[in-house]
Amino acid sequence: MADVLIALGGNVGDVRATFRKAISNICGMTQAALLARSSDYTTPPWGNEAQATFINACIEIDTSLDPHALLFTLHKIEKKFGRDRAAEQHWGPRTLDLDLIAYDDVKIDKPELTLPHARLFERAFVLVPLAEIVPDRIIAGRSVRDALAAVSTAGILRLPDLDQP
Ligand code: PH2
Ligand code: MG
Ligand code: MG
Repeated sequence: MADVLIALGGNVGDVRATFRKAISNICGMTQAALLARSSDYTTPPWGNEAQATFINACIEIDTSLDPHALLFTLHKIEKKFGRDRAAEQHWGPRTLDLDLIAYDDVKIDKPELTLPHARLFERAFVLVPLAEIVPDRIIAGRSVRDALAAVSTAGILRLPDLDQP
């Protein structure tokens, strides 16, 4: 089994409802156990700033799928929740983005998959939720806590928990 960190993001539709359903799909379709789930956060759009505020969260799962099989499954789940990769802009609006952040200590550098995630240390919208669930995890030689201390978290707000149905 592998210990895997996944970042969730979206800024189109009822993103918090999408996250809740997507997390249950991730666990079902990847034969994974959910080890931890962060709060949801509203985050200012990064990269392309002329778009709606995002909601971001992170989860930690324990899965037996290999990294590529996991990536393939995450893409299937994105599509199921309305993601259309062919029609969207780079860093533009989306219903659901599921990014593989780390897979045990595996390193992969391929066009379709880079592990750990190449832009993790630039992205407070990933580091804030990640630090809530795995502050001591070492990724690419740095603890998540230390990586978070090096970025600005301006405009990032933790949302109160939703009542689970
Ligand atoms: N995702 C993007 C581009 N910009 N900004 C925030 N705040 N959160 C995101 O998840 C995000 C983004 C493309 O994946
Ligand atoms: Mg992304
Ligand atoms: Mg992505």
